[in-house]
Amino acid sequence: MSSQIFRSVARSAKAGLSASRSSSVGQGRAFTAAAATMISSRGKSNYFASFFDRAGSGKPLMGWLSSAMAVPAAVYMLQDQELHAAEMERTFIAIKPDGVQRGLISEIISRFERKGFKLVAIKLVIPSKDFAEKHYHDLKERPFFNGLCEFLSSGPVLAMVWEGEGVIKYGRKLIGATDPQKSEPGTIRGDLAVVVGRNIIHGSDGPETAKDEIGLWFNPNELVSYASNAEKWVYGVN
Ligand code: DAT
Ligand code: MG
Repeated sequence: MSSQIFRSVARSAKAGLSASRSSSVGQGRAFTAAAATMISSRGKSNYFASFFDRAGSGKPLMGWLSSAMAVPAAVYMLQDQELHAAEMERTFIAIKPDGVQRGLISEIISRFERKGFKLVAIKLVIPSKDFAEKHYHDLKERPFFNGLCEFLSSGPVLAMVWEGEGVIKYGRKLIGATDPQKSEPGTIRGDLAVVVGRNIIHGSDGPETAKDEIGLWFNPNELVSYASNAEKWVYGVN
């Protein structure tokens, strides 16, 4: 019970912090939307208000903790699930022209979907070379940069944003090492690709890159915040 409360408190603080830090494209917007969805769908209109009141009151953490002790465990468990939505991160994932042409879209999407991550944006685009250069700007000194950008802009790319706890790091695990010769079997590149120049998929490599790449490929209004029915079964603390 006390560790449950502590986790809730820690998550509340973290959610509040990340909401105040993030930009309109990133999690701040998701936080607001998710909070609004939860408030309207469950009618628990005073929870978030009371959290922010408490956070803003300057009341010492221990004071908050001791008043929290009076709240029944079941209420905390609900709040805990709701707070999961507030701390979800997003990553940019793209199936490159080789993956699209080889008919691997459904295979790749299903791996993210079956894991429990949530699709929040998707579109099929043929990027210009200029756009590809922006996407891969950090590699512009590498000898393969031109060929890489030519290739990315040579055909349809399936651009997506996936959401979930730890999705940036775990998305990279699902994808596997950059060179498919070194990717583990069981990963997307390990199972479905052979050479580094045709490694079929891109995934953001960290929170900053994810934010930048989502902002480059999508307008904020193309990102869809919604409550998934599966979430209450994908997330939970015992
Ligand atoms: P990743 O896509 O795993 O994040 P990266 O950002 O280092 O890898 O490189 C971007 C893409 O560039 C990569 O998916 C394939 C291509 N690439 C990387 N290293 C390469 C190399 N040595 N030769 C040819 N293409 C390469
Ligand atoms: Mg990369």
